[in-house]
Amino acid sequence: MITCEKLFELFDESNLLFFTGVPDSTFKGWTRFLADEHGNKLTNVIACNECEAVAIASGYHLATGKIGVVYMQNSGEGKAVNPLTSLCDPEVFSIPVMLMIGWRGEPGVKDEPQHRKMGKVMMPLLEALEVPYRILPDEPEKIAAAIKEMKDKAEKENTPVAIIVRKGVIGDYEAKVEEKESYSLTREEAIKIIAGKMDGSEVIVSTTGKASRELFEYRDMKKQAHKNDFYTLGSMGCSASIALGISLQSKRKVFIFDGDGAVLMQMGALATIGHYGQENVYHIIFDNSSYGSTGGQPTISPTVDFGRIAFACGYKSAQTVSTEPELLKALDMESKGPSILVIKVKKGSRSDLGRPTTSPVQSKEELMKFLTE
Ligand SMILES: Cc1ncc(C[n+]2csc(CCOP(=O)(O)OP(=O)(O)O)c2C)c(N)n1
Repeated sequence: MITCEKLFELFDESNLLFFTGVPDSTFKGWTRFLADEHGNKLTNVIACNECEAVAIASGYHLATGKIGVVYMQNSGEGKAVNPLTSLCDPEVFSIPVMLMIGWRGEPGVKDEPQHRKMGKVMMPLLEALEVPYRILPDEPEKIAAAIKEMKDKAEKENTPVAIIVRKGVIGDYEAKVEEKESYSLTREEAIKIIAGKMDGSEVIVSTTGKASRELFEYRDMKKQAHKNDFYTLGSMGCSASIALGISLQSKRKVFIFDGDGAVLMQMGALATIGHYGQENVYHIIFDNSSYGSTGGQPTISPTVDFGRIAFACGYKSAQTVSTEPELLKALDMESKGPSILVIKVKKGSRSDLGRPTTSPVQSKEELMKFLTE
Protein backbone atom coordinates (compact mmCIF):
# COMPACT_ATOMS: atom_id res chain seq x y z
CA MET A 1 0.00 0.00 0.00
CA ILE A 2 1.19 3.51 -0.78
CA THR A 3 0.01 6.76 0.79
CA CYS A 4 -1.43 9.47 -1.44
CA GLU A 5 1.36 11.83 -0.42
CA LYS A 6 4.05 9.32 -1.41
CA LEU A 7 2.28 8.48 -4.65
CA PHE A 8 2.16 12.15 -5.55
CA GLU A 9 5.92 12.40 -4.92
CA LEU A 10 6.42 9.63 -7.51
CA PHE A 11 4.26 11.42 -10.10
CA ASP A 12 6.11 14.63 -9.29
CA GLU A 13 9.48 12.91 -9.89
CA SER A 14 8.22 11.94 -13.36
CA ASN A 15 6.98 15.49 -13.98
CA LEU A 16 3.38 14.26 -14.11
CA LEU A 17 1.57 17.16 -12.50
CA PHE A 18 -1.63 17.54 -14.50
CA PHE A 19 -4.56 15.34 -13.53
CA THR A 20 -8.10 15.12 -14.82
CA GLY A 21 -10.86 12.53 -14.70
CA VAL A 22 -13.88 11.10 -12.92
CA PRO A 23 -13.33 9.38 -9.57
CA ASP A 24 -13.56 5.73 -8.67
CA SER A 25 -13.92 4.23 -5.19
CA THR A 26 -10.91 1.96 -5.90
CA PHE A 27 -8.77 5.04 -5.27
CA LYS A 28 -11.23 7.36 -3.60
CA GLY A 29 -8.53 8.75 -1.28
CA TRP A 30 -6.30 9.59 -4.24
CA THR A 31 -9.01 11.58 -6.02
CA ARG A 32 -9.86 13.37 -2.75
CA PHE A 33 -6.15 14.20 -2.45
CA LEU A 34 -6.05 15.60 -5.99
CA ALA A 35 -9.18 17.69 -5.37
CA ASP A 36 -7.70 19.26 -2.22
CA GLU A 37 -5.73 22.48 -2.35
CA HIS A 38 -2.00 21.96 -2.81
CA GLY A 39 -0.97 25.46 -3.83
CA ASN A 40 0.58 25.39 -7.28
CA LYS A 41 2.01 21.91 -6.86
CA LEU A 42 -0.50 20.20 -9.15
CA THR A 43 -3.46 20.87 -11.40
CA ASN A 44 -6.62 18.81 -11.08
CA VAL A 45 -9.43 19.35 -13.58
CA ILE A 46 -12.71 17.78 -12.49
CA ALA A 47 -14.15 16.30 -15.69
CA CYS A 48 -17.76 15.34 -16.37
CA ASN A 49 -16.92 12.12 -18.21
CA GLU A 50 -13.87 10.11 -19.16
CA CYS A 51 -14.09 10.89 -22.88
CA GLU A 52 -13.88 14.57 -21.99
CA ALA A 53 -10.99 13.90 -19.58
CA VAL A 54 -8.88 12.25 -22.32
CA ALA A 55 -9.56 15.27 -24.52
CA ILE A 56 -8.61 17.72 -21.74
CA ALA A 57 -5.32 15.87 -21.16
CA SER A 58 -4.75 15.96 -24.92
CA GLY A 59 -5.22 19.74 -24.95
CA TYR A 60 -2.78 19.99 -22.05
CA HIS A 61 -0.22 18.09 -24.12
CA LEU A 62 -0.80 20.31 -27.17
CA ALA A 63 -0.15 23.41 -25.07
CA THR A 64 2.83 22.14 -23.04
CA GLY A 65 4.30 19.04 -24.68
CA LYS A 66 3.81 17.33 -21.30
CA ILE A 67 1.77 14.29 -20.34
CA GLY A 68 -1.51 14.50 -18.45
CA VAL A 69 -2.83 11.77 -16.18
CA VAL A 70 -6.47 10.71 -16.70
CA TYR A 71 -7.97 8.88 -13.72
CA MET A 72 -11.10 6.79 -14.10
CA GLN A 73 -13.02 3.72 -12.99
CA ASN A 74 -12.71 0.95 -15.58
CA SER A 75 -16.34 1.64 -16.57
CA GLY A 76 -14.95 4.89 -17.97
CA GLU A 77 -12.60 2.98 -20.24
CA GLY A 78 -15.60 2.41 -22.48
CA LYS A 79 -16.27 6.13 -22.67
CA ALA A 80 -12.60 6.84 -23.39
CA VAL A 81 -12.39 4.43 -26.35
CA ASN A 82 -13.39 7.02 -28.93
CA PRO A 83 -10.75 9.69 -28.16
CA LEU A 84 -8.16 6.95 -27.59
CA THR A 85 -8.71 5.57 -31.09
CA SER A 86 -9.44 8.75 -33.01
CA LEU A 87 -7.47 11.43 -31.17
CA CYS A 88 -4.54 10.00 -29.21
CA ASP A 89 -3.76 6.92 -31.26
CA PRO A 90 -0.28 6.86 -32.87
CA GLU A 91 -1.98 6.40 -36.26
CA VAL A 92 -3.89 9.67 -35.82
CA PHE A 93 -2.51 12.61 -33.76
CA SER A 94 -0.24 10.45 -31.60
CA ILE A 95 -0.89 12.25 -28.32
CA PRO A 96 0.56 10.73 -25.15
CA VAL A 97 -1.70 10.50 -22.09
CA MET A 98 -1.40 8.31 -19.01
CA LEU A 99 -4.61 6.57 -18.00
CA MET A 100 -4.97 5.56 -14.37
CA ILE A 101 -7.72 2.97 -14.23
CA GLY A 102 -9.43 1.54 -11.14
CA TRP A 103 -10.00 -2.19 -11.47
CA ARG A 104 -13.57 -2.87 -10.40
CA GLY A 105 -14.90 -6.36 -10.95
CA GLU A 106 -11.51 -8.03 -10.73
CA PRO A 107 -12.18 -11.73 -11.28
CA GLY A 108 -12.27 -13.52 -7.91
CA VAL A 109 -12.91 -10.31 -5.95
CA LYS A 110 -16.50 -9.72 -4.73
CA ASP A 111 -18.06 -6.74 -6.52
CA GLU A 112 -21.34 -5.48 -7.93
CA PRO A 113 -22.92 -7.05 -11.07
CA GLN A 114 -22.33 -4.00 -13.27
CA HIS A 115 -18.56 -4.38 -12.88
CA ARG A 116 -18.25 -8.06 -13.78
CA LYS A 117 -17.95 -7.74 -17.56
CA MET A 118 -15.60 -4.75 -17.61
CA GLY A 119 -13.52 -6.32 -14.82
CA LYS A 120 -12.92 -9.23 -17.20
CA VAL A 121 -12.45 -7.36 -20.47
CA MET A 122 -10.63 -4.17 -19.48
CA MET A 123 -7.16 -5.55 -20.20
CA PRO A 124 -8.11 -7.35 -23.46
CA LEU A 125 -9.74 -4.06 -24.44
CA LEU A 126 -6.51 -2.13 -23.80
CA GLU A 127 -4.66 -4.77 -25.78
CA ALA A 128 -7.10 -4.43 -28.68
CA LEU A 129 -6.59 -0.65 -28.54
CA GLU A 130 -2.82 -1.24 -28.45
CA VAL A 131 -2.49 0.79 -25.26
CA PRO A 132 0.49 -0.52 -23.25
CA TYR A 133 -0.32 -0.98 -19.54
CA ARG A 134 1.06 -2.09 -16.18
CA ILE A 135 -0.83 -3.27 -13.13
CA LEU A 136 0.40 -1.10 -10.26
CA PRO A 137 2.38 -3.33 -7.87
CA ASP A 138 1.89 -3.10 -4.11
CA GLU A 139 5.33 -1.91 -2.97
CA PRO A 140 6.26 1.80 -3.36
CA GLU A 141 9.62 1.08 -5.07
CA LYS A 142 7.93 -1.10 -7.68
CA ILE A 143 5.16 1.49 -8.10
CA ALA A 144 7.83 4.11 -8.81
CA ALA A 145 9.40 1.89 -11.48
CA ALA A 146 6.01 1.15 -13.13
CA ILE A 147 5.07 4.84 -13.32
CA LYS A 148 8.45 5.78 -14.73
CA GLU A 149 8.39 2.95 -17.27
CA MET A 150 4.93 3.94 -18.55
CA LYS A 151 5.78 7.65 -18.61
CA ASP A 152 8.97 6.98 -20.60
CA LYS A 153 7.06 4.78 -23.04
CA ALA A 154 4.34 7.41 -23.53
CA GLU A 155 6.96 10.09 -24.11
CA LYS A 156 9.18 8.07 -26.43
CA GLU A 157 6.39 6.62 -28.56
CA ASN A 158 3.86 9.46 -28.27
CA THR A 159 1.18 6.97 -27.31
CA PRO A 160 -1.47 6.58 -24.63
CA VAL A 161 -0.42 4.23 -21.80
CA ALA A 162 -2.26 2.95 -18.74
CA ILE A 163 -1.63 1.98 -15.16
CA ILE A 164 -4.17 -0.30 -13.54
CA VAL A 165 -4.98 0.20 -9.87
CA ARG A 166 -6.31 -2.67 -7.78
CA LYS A 167 -8.38 -2.13 -4.66
CA GLY A 168 -6.29 -1.43 -1.54
CA VAL A 169 -3.08 -0.41 -3.34
CA ILE A 170 -3.49 3.33 -2.68
CA GLY A 171 -4.23 4.47 0.88
CA ASP A 172 -7.17 6.59 1.97
CA TYR A 173 -7.17 10.37 2.39
CA GLU A 174 -9.65 12.68 4.07
CA ALA A 175 -10.33 16.00 2.32
CA LYS A 176 -8.87 18.97 4.21
CA VAL A 177 -10.77 21.68 2.37
CA GLU A 178 -13.92 22.59 4.29
CA GLU A 179 -17.27 22.38 2.56
CA LYS A 180 -18.39 25.92 1.70
CA GLU A 181 -22.12 25.38 1.78
CA SER A 182 -24.20 22.83 3.62
CA TYR A 183 -27.89 22.19 3.14
CA SER A 184 -30.52 20.96 5.57
CA LEU A 185 -31.82 17.85 3.77
CA THR A 186 -29.96 14.65 3.04
CA ARG A 187 -30.57 12.90 -0.29
CA GLU A 188 -32.17 10.03 1.61
CA GLU A 189 -34.61 12.36 3.42
CA ALA A 190 -35.56 13.99 0.14
CA ILE A 191 -36.09 10.57 -1.49
CA LYS A 192 -38.36 9.52 1.39
CA ILE A 193 -40.42 12.72 1.11
CA ILE A 194 -40.90 12.36 -2.65
CA ALA A 195 -41.58 8.61 -2.66
CA GLY A 196 -43.97 9.15 0.26
CA LYS A 197 -46.09 11.47 -1.91
CA MET A 198 -46.55 8.90 -4.68
CA ASP A 199 -49.67 6.79 -5.15
CA GLY A 200 -48.03 3.65 -6.53
CA SER A 201 -48.90 4.22 -10.20
CA GLU A 202 -45.63 5.94 -11.06
CA VAL A 203 -42.37 4.59 -12.37
CA ILE A 204 -39.05 5.71 -10.88
CA VAL A 205 -35.78 5.33 -12.72
CA SER A 206 -33.05 5.95 -10.17
CA THR A 207 -29.42 6.66 -10.91
CA THR A 208 -26.46 4.42 -10.14
CA GLY A 209 -24.99 4.45 -6.66
CA LYS A 210 -26.46 5.44 -3.37
CA ALA A 211 -29.70 7.05 -4.60
CA SER A 212 -30.87 3.64 -5.87
CA ARG A 213 -29.73 1.93 -2.70
CA GLU A 214 -31.66 4.44 -0.58
CA LEU A 215 -34.81 4.07 -2.68
CA PHE A 216 -34.55 0.27 -2.49
CA GLU A 217 -34.30 0.43 1.32
CA TYR A 218 -37.23 2.84 1.49
CA ARG A 219 -39.41 0.33 -0.37
CA ASP A 220 -38.35 -2.44 2.03
CA MET A 221 -38.97 -0.25 5.06
CA LYS A 222 -42.47 0.61 3.79
CA LYS A 223 -43.05 -3.04 2.82
CA GLN A 224 -43.65 -1.90 -0.74
CA ALA A 225 -42.78 -3.95 -3.81
CA HIS A 226 -39.90 -2.89 -6.04
CA LYS A 227 -41.89 -3.26 -9.25
CA ASN A 228 -42.27 0.49 -9.85
CA ASP A 229 -38.54 1.07 -9.86
CA PHE A 230 -35.64 0.68 -12.22
CA TYR A 231 -32.46 0.80 -10.15
CA THR A 232 -29.80 1.74 -12.69
CA LEU A 233 -26.53 -0.07 -12.02
CA GLY A 234 -23.50 1.55 -13.65
CA SER A 235 -24.47 3.23 -16.94
CA MET A 236 -23.84 6.49 -15.13
CA GLY A 237 -25.86 9.33 -16.63
CA CYS A 238 -28.22 7.01 -18.50
CA SER A 239 -31.21 7.01 -16.10
CA ALA A 240 -32.79 10.06 -17.73
CA SER A 241 -32.58 8.43 -21.15
CA ILE A 242 -33.95 5.12 -19.88
CA ALA A 243 -36.86 7.09 -18.41
CA LEU A 244 -37.43 8.93 -21.70
CA GLY A 245 -37.57 5.61 -23.53
CA ILE A 246 -40.20 4.34 -21.08
CA SER A 247 -42.21 7.56 -21.14
CA LEU A 248 -42.61 7.44 -24.91
CA GLN A 249 -44.40 4.07 -24.59
CA SER A 250 -46.27 4.43 -21.31
CA LYS A 251 -48.97 6.70 -19.95
CA ARG A 252 -47.57 6.43 -16.44
CA LYS A 253 -45.73 9.30 -14.80
CA VAL A 254 -42.03 8.53 -15.08
CA PHE A 255 -39.76 10.03 -12.43
CA ILE A 256 -35.99 10.24 -12.75
CA PHE A 257 -34.03 10.24 -9.47
CA ASP A 258 -30.73 11.63 -10.70
CA GLY A 259 -27.39 12.78 -9.31
CA ASP A 260 -25.55 15.96 -10.26
CA GLY A 261 -22.51 13.94 -11.37
CA ALA A 262 -24.66 11.64 -13.48
CA VAL A 263 -26.51 14.53 -15.18
CA LEU A 264 -23.22 16.27 -15.92
CA MET A 265 -21.85 13.08 -17.43
CA GLN A 266 -24.61 12.89 -20.08
CA MET A 267 -25.97 16.41 -20.17
CA GLY A 268 -27.14 15.95 -23.77
CA ALA A 269 -30.01 13.87 -22.34
CA LEU A 270 -31.61 17.12 -21.12
CA ALA A 271 -31.76 18.37 -24.70
CA THR A 272 -33.33 15.13 -25.95
CA ILE A 273 -35.92 15.10 -23.16
CA GLY A 274 -36.72 18.78 -23.78
CA HIS A 275 -37.03 18.20 -27.52
CA TYR A 276 -39.43 15.26 -27.23
CA GLY A 277 -41.45 17.12 -24.59
CA GLN A 278 -43.05 14.13 -22.88
CA GLU A 279 -45.65 15.42 -20.41
CA ASN A 280 -45.11 12.40 -18.15
CA VAL A 281 -41.40 12.96 -17.44
CA TYR A 282 -40.44 14.38 -14.03
CA HIS A 283 -36.72 14.84 -13.61
CA ILE A 284 -35.42 15.21 -10.06
CA ILE A 285 -31.76 15.94 -9.38
CA PHE A 286 -30.36 15.37 -5.89
CA ASP A 287 -27.52 17.83 -6.10
CA ASN A 288 -24.92 17.22 -3.37
CA SER A 289 -22.15 18.86 -5.45
CA SER A 290 -20.22 15.63 -5.21
CA TYR A 291 -19.61 12.18 -6.59
CA GLY A 292 -21.13 10.89 -3.35
CA SER A 293 -21.15 7.22 -4.27
CA THR A 294 -17.41 7.04 -4.94
CA GLY A 295 -16.10 8.99 -1.95
CA GLY A 296 -17.59 12.49 -2.03
CA GLN A 297 -15.12 14.11 -4.42
CA PRO A 298 -16.40 17.46 -5.72
CA THR A 299 -18.32 17.82 -8.98
CA ILE A 300 -18.52 21.12 -10.80
CA SER A 301 -22.25 21.49 -10.05
CA PRO A 302 -21.87 24.63 -7.87
CA THR A 303 -21.27 26.65 -11.06
CA VAL A 304 -24.06 24.94 -13.02
CA ASP A 305 -27.71 25.98 -13.00
CA PHE A 306 -29.44 22.75 -14.04
CA GLY A 307 -32.88 24.37 -13.92
CA ARG A 308 -31.98 27.06 -16.43
CA ILE A 309 -30.25 24.58 -18.70
CA ALA A 310 -33.23 22.24 -18.69
CA PHE A 311 -35.60 25.13 -19.29
CA ALA A 312 -33.50 26.32 -22.21
CA CYS A 313 -33.62 22.75 -23.57
CA GLY A 314 -37.42 22.78 -23.65
CA TYR A 315 -38.47 21.47 -20.23
CA LYS A 316 -41.81 23.06 -19.30
CA SER A 317 -40.91 23.94 -15.72
CA ALA A 318 -37.80 24.18 -13.60
CA GLN A 319 -37.42 24.70 -9.88
CA THR A 320 -34.52 24.60 -7.42
CA VAL A 321 -35.21 23.98 -3.72
CA SER A 322 -33.09 23.32 -0.66
CA THR A 323 -35.42 22.94 2.34
CA GLU A 324 -38.22 20.55 3.27
CA PRO A 325 -41.01 23.20 3.11
CA GLU A 326 -39.76 24.31 -0.33
CA LEU A 327 -39.66 20.70 -1.49
CA LEU A 328 -43.18 19.99 -0.23
CA LYS A 329 -44.47 23.13 -1.94
CA ALA A 330 -42.79 22.16 -5.22
CA LEU A 331 -44.28 18.66 -5.04
CA ASP A 332 -47.77 20.05 -4.45
CA MET A 333 -47.66 22.17 -7.58
CA GLU A 334 -49.48 20.52 -10.48
CA SER A 335 -47.14 20.69 -13.40
CA LYS A 336 -46.90 18.97 -16.74
CA GLY A 337 -43.63 17.50 -17.80
CA PRO A 338 -41.02 17.46 -18.81
CA SER A 339 -40.21 19.23 -15.57
CA ILE A 340 -37.05 19.49 -13.55
CA LEU A 341 -36.72 19.80 -9.80
CA VAL A 342 -33.22 20.37 -8.45
CA ILE A 343 -32.89 19.62 -4.74
CA LYS A 344 -29.74 20.94 -3.11
CA VAL A 345 -28.82 18.33 -0.52
CA LYS A 346 -26.10 17.64 2.01
CA LYS A 347 -23.13 15.51 1.13
CA GLY A 348 -22.85 12.04 2.67
CA SER A 349 -25.01 9.05 3.39
CA ARG A 350 -25.68 6.43 6.05
CA SER A 351 -22.74 4.11 6.67
CA ASP A 352 -25.02 1.08 7.10
CA LEU A 353 -26.78 1.53 3.73
CA GLY A 354 -27.57 -1.85 2.13
CA ARG A 355 -27.57 -2.88 -1.52
CA PRO A 356 -30.45 -4.14 -3.66
CA THR A 357 -31.13 -7.77 -2.84
CA THR A 358 -32.95 -8.58 -6.07
CA SER A 359 -30.88 -9.45 -9.13
CA PRO A 360 -30.81 -6.98 -12.06
CA VAL A 361 -32.78 -9.39 -14.28
CA GLN A 362 -35.40 -10.06 -11.57
CA SER A 363 -35.78 -6.34 -11.01
CA LYS A 364 -36.11 -5.68 -14.76
CA GLU A 365 -38.77 -8.36 -15.16
CA GLU A 366 -40.85 -7.00 -12.28
CA LEU A 367 -40.83 -3.53 -13.82
CA MET A 368 -41.69 -4.83 -17.30
CA LYS A 369 -44.67 -6.72 -15.89
CA PHE A 370 -45.80 -3.58 -14.04
CA LEU A 371 -45.53 -1.54 -17.24
CA THR A 372 -47.93 -3.86 -19.03
CA GLU A 373 -50.58 -3.58 -16.27
C1 LIG B 1 -18.69 5.96 -16.76
C2 LIG B 1 -18.58 5.88 -15.29
N1 LIG B 1 -17.63 6.59 -14.66
C3 LIG B 1 -17.52 6.52 -13.30
C4 LIG B 1 -18.35 5.72 -12.59
C5 LIG B 1 -18.16 5.58 -11.09
N2 LIG B 1 -19.26 6.18 -10.34
C6 LIG B 1 -20.32 5.48 -9.89
S1 LIG B 1 -21.40 6.38 -9.04
C7 LIG B 1 -20.44 7.77 -9.22
C8 LIG B 1 -20.82 9.07 -8.58
C9 LIG B 1 -22.17 9.54 -9.01
O1 LIG B 1 -22.32 10.87 -8.59
P1 LIG B 1 -23.72 11.58 -8.62
O2 LIG B 1 -24.43 11.26 -9.87
O3 LIG B 1 -23.51 13.00 -8.29
O4 LIG B 1 -24.55 10.85 -7.48
P2 LIG B 1 -24.24 10.69 -5.91
O5 LIG B 1 -23.38 9.48 -5.82
O6 LIG B 1 -23.58 11.92 -5.42
O7 LIG B 1 -25.59 10.48 -5.34
C10 LIG B 1 -19.30 7.50 -9.98
C11 LIG B 1 -18.25 8.48 -10.32
C12 LIG B 1 -19.34 4.99 -13.29
N3 LIG B 1 -20.21 4.19 -12.69
N4 LIG B 1 -19.42 5.08 -14.62
